[in-house]
Amino acid sequence: MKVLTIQDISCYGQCSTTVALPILSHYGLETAILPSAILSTHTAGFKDFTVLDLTDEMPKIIDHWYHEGIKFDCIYTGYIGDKRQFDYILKCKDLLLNPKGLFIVDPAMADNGKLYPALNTEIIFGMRKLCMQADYIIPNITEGAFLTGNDYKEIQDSEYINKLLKDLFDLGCKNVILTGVQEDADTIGAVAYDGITRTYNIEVKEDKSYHGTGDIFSSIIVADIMNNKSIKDTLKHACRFVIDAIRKTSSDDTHSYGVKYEEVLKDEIKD
Ligand code: PXL
Repeated sequence: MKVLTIQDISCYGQCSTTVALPILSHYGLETAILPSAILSTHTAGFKDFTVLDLTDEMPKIIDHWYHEGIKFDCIYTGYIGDKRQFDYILKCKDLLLNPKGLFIVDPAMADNGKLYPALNTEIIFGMRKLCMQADYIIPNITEGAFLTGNDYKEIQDSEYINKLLKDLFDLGCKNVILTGVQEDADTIGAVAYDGITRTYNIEVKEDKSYHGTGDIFSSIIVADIMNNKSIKDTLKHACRFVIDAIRKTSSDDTHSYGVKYEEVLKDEIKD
């Protein structure tokens, strides 16, 4: 199984491509990358980061792969820094995704009610275009609210979650996996919706939160879906993996920029 992931390379900071690659490989998936940009670090919590935009390189890479006859079983997208890239991504999907392949979109652009620092609202329109064609979308509550024009709520009731799920599904995607669901202050989890059934996985919330956990969550989801795990097991695995990674990180005050997910992978090898 071959997965292409399209997102930035944050050279330091444990997010996006640098976490997707090892996680997808760990679960037996061959992975190719189409980097949208190279940054010195991620944009949350570091100042004066450098950015090399790779928009102009994208169509050249896609054309080369097309002429080589390269195809993928899954295209998984994450953080996209430039609105010009959305049309290239859709062209890439049309040219390079196998007919039965999956297009999985993590509209990684916002958290805690706010867009990430380097982005502006034009990104929301582009992410919406990707979501319309996706087999799975994996937004957090903020991204779900921005994509559908609903208000952001830090703590949500089931009426709000159901409305968000329906509005997201109505964008045109086949499945929604909504993350960061908090119906009270002590729990957190995810819910999947395929237009008929809602599947929940809720866990006890850790006190600390870290950057990059959304990318780790999505990478586990992609890996498990590609490995034909049930949606119930997939959600449980992704939620528990992230919680374990947070637990392994929270005693180390020098490690605030991301989580020690490598130790969770190591434990999975031992088990
Ligand atoms: O984790 C999402 C993400 C990915 N890439 C970059 C980011 C962020 C979130 O801030 O800044 C560059």
